[in-house]
Amino acid sequence: LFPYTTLFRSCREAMKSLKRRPRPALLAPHLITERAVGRDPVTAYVALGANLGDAAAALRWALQALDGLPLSRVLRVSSLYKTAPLDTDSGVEVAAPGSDYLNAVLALETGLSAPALLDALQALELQAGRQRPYRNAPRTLDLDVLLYDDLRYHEHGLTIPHPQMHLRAFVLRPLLEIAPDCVIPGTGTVKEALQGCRQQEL
Ligand code: PH2
Ligand code: MG
Ligand code: MG
Repeated sequence: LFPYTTLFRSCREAMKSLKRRPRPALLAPHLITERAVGRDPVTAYVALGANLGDAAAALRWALQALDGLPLSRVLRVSSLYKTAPLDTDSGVEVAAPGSDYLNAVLALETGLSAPALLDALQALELQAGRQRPYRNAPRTLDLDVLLYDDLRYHEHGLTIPHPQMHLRAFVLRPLLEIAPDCVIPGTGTVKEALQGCRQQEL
């Protein structure tokens, strides 16, 4: 796992590219439903990953698309990390088939509810050509809600915090980069969790 710098030379550069872009007044108004009731904006953390096709282009596209979501803007973006595919489903990590991933994490200020945010992420995955032939299959784009303020939630196919995030250096390392004091509700600090993943080379 190491920072991969082709996409953005730095997080600052990624943020600059967002600021240069005119913000659409409202994209995808269908996302504003009763599930997305008006609320004070929260900070959500979203994991981005891809290991099929042009992963760097997919992540760059996703960054722009997330910043364009209704009631939302990107606050911070991590570097890109090139990571070996890992399967953490069983609670211990084992190597998974497929090519290396590009992974990143971003902080999103959003007025969308957690389920509405999940809907939006899944719509973007579909737009990016995501298919789900089998579990942990290589993918053109994966967008996961990691944290939504300090919410703990388990309903409608959505679990927050992300149930495997504390086992995954490819999530924790970029998260630590943009949120050094971040706490995973019910688990502990990101820093501690990352120490538990030391065998996943950094
Ligand atoms: N995502 C998975 C399974 N394995 N491995 C890496 N390195 N990066 C990922 O984003 C990833 C994975 C399931 O979402
Ligand atoms: Mg995932
Ligand atoms: Mg996913």
